[in-house]
Formats: sequence, C-alpha cells, structure tokens
Amino acid sequence: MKYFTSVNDIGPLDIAIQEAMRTKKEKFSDSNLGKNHTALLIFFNSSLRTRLSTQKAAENLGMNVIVLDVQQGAWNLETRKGVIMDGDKPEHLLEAIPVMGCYADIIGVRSFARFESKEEDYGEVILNQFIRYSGKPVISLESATRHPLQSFADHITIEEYKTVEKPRVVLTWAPHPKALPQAVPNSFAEWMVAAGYHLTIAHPQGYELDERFTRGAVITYDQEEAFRGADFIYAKNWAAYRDPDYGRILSTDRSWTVDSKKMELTNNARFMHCLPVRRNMIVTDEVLDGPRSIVIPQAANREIATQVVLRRILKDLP
Ligand code: AN0
Ligand code: CP
Repeated sequence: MKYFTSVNDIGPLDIAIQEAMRTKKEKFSDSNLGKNHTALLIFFNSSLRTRLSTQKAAENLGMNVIVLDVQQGAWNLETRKGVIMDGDKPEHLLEAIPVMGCYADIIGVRSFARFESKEEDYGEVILNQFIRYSGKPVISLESATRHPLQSFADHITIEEYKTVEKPRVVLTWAPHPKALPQAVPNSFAEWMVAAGYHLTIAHPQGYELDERFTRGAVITYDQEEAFRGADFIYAKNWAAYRDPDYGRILSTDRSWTVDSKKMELTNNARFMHCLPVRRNMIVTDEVLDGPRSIVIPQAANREIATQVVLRRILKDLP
C-alpha cells in the first residue's frame, strides 16, 4: 500500500478486519518495522484523536514522529497556483510539500473542506498536491471529502459490537451551530456499503450528500422511521452539499437531536459518534453517558485502524 485516502485503498475488508483484531491483541509485535523511519503528520486543522492515535500507532511500530501544525509556527502557506504572492503568505505549498517529503518516509495530512469552492474541495486539491509533489506515501488524516481512518475504526467497532451478521446501521444528521464538512458522513456511508451492512441515512431536506458516496444506502427525511429496528445509530452533523447551498447551515432544528426517546425505537442500538461531539445539540447527555454509547471504544479503535494502515505502508516501502 502506498496511499490511504479511501476505502478503495484497503483491499478486501474481511482481511483488514482480521488484521485489526490481530493488531489489537499484539500491538507491539512489529515494533522494529518502523525503526529509522519517520512519520510526518501535517495538520491544517485542529485535532485531538487523529493527532494522538496516529502518533501512538506509528510509535507502536517503532517509527519516529514529527507533528506539524501549519497554523502554529510554520510559514503561512499559499495553496492557489499562479498567484502573485504579495499577500500574507510567504511560502507556497509547491515548495513546502517536496521539502516536507525530504524529511519523511510517510506523510499524514489533515486538510478539511474550506467551503470556499466546491470544485476545490471535491477535487481534493490539497491532498492531491501532497500525493503528487511529496514523492512519499500519503495517508489522509481527514481530507476535504473523506475521513477513512475514522471509517475504518468505525467498521472495527461495529464488528466488535454487532450481534447479527449484517447489522442495520443508521447515519443520522443532527444539529450543530457551525458549518461542518461532509467528510465523515461521506466516508462512513461508502465504507458501510462496502462492508455489506444495511445502511439508512436520515437527514432534513436539503442535506442530501453526494450520491457517489451514498449509493447503496436508503435515504430518508424521517428520522423516527429510520431509527425503528436499528442496531447502530451513528450521529453526525454536516453542512449542505447541494448547490446553491454548498457549505451552508440550513437547519439547527433540535428535534433532530438524538435522545433516549428516539433510542427506544431502535433494536437496543449502540450509539456512535466520531467525536468531538456537542452535548445536547447532537446527542443528549443521557444517551452519550448511557450504557449503549460506545464512543470511547470507537475512539480507541482509531489507534488500531491507523496501525494496520501504517504497517502495510511500511511493509511496501521500497
Ligand atoms: C470535524 C468534522 O466534522 O469534519 C472533525 C470530525 C472528526 N469536526 C469539527 O470540526 C467539530
Ligand atoms: N474523530 C476525529 O478525527 O477527531 P479529531 O478531529 O480530534 O482528530
């Protein structure tokens, strides 16, 4: 494996899950594999889980890790091509990327959708420049359109907690005061369909996601209907995808907040969220603190998912 940017890069999912379960039991069995190799993790946006779990996974494999927060201490980077650089950005990504490639064996990049241009976001301009100009394997730490390490961890978690072969999984939109990217729901939807689960996506009108990610899922505007008989409830906010509302908040309707009453409609479902989560906006305290919430083991699996990916890349280094 050289790149990890979506479910398409991981190959057969049953093998990936087996590797994850093995990794969980023997985290340090490959602790020499990454010796003298450096993972460089570049963050254009904030992070708690991705930063810590990726560093931990790399260290479990014996790697050295450098974390760079672009907003804190690095030169402010110009990302547009062909511009006259007379503004506040002293360095261009076109030099910065190959320079970073000189110091790294594997590069991880977090770069959210900016909501300035749908074409730029959905063209994955930043991630693709890293792939093109760094000369090194690149993994997505959440790009403009996907968060594959999160989805892989979500898949591992569902495998651990499911009680039927093909569980009924519901991805529900929930309200949030700020515009959030579609990366988590896009990535989750395409990963769940690839995993062969029954996926239903519930959201208010106007929140339709890009069909390239949701093909194979049932889409509904009726949250209660979606919850009936569900085995897993996965809550997430996202901003509108469709034009002319791309990147906009169309609703903050708290009747979409996940609460105990709605959870009672389910088949005693587990509650999931990628975190960070806003309490009593996305989900009530009662559900989040309740016995069916698995958000912490879900976050713990980020380390496992990332270790599987890094190990495969390390094994395939030239
Ligand atoms: C981000 C998002 O919604 O994409 C990261 C989630 C992993 N969330 C926030 O910015 C709050
Ligand atoms: N779930 C997730 O990616 O969290 P962070 O944004 O804290 O990394």
